[in-house]
Amino acid sequence: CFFSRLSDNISLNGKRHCSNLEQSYVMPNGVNLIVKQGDLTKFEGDCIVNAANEVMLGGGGVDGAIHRAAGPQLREFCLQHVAASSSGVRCRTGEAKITPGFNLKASYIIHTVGPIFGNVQSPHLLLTSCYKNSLNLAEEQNGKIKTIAFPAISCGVYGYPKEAAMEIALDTCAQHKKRFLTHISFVLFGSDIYAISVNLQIAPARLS
Ligand code: AR6
Repeated sequence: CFFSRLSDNISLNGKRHCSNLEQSYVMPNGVNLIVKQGDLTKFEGDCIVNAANEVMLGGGGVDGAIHRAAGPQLREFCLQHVAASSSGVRCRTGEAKITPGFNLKASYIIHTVGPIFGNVQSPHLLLTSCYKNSLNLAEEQNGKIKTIAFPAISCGVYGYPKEAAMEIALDTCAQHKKRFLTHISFVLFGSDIYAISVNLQIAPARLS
């Protein structure tokens, strides 16, 4: 397979699938990792993760696409049920909130806010928190979320260097202590970020 580095390093239980648009692996924590190119809003699983902003009422990029696909009830739900600070913040950078998926195939949306690269100190810690908090919030739904899909958080408007961001993303998923989650997908929009991701190497030292 052309994309062999990631699978060589983390597919300790054997690679299950390989095509030009989708790769899947079994991580040492027992969770299936799927990296694919495509549109996150079409994900047919329990939950998708939104790369939102702190106001959490929609925006551009994947956030805009998710709000369009979920329908106006999503914005209404956020206005009514997600508490806002006096400055209008519903979800601080690095944190995560859950809503229903409304018109999406996915039943839930977890909204997380990635760091704006160059605007914050320790962006890597904040990006790690996005993935950790999203995975933990999914596990807290007592088994209702077994399959979850992420976009490349912060890799668009927020300007995080793609390779560094995807390394954090994949390492954090590999370190996740599984409860109910069986499958973690990355649904990536462009061929560039997809190629970067499948060629990444998860540091074996971080997997223990
Ligand atoms: N499916 C999968 N990935 C997508 C899709 C899609 N439908 N659409 C875009 N992407 P971005 P950020 C990719 O900018 O950098 C918003 O305005 C995109 O190519 O959506 O975290 C929010 O409201 C890129 O690789 O999110 C915030 O203000 C990745 O998703 C701000 O942007 C993330 O790009 C958040 O910026």
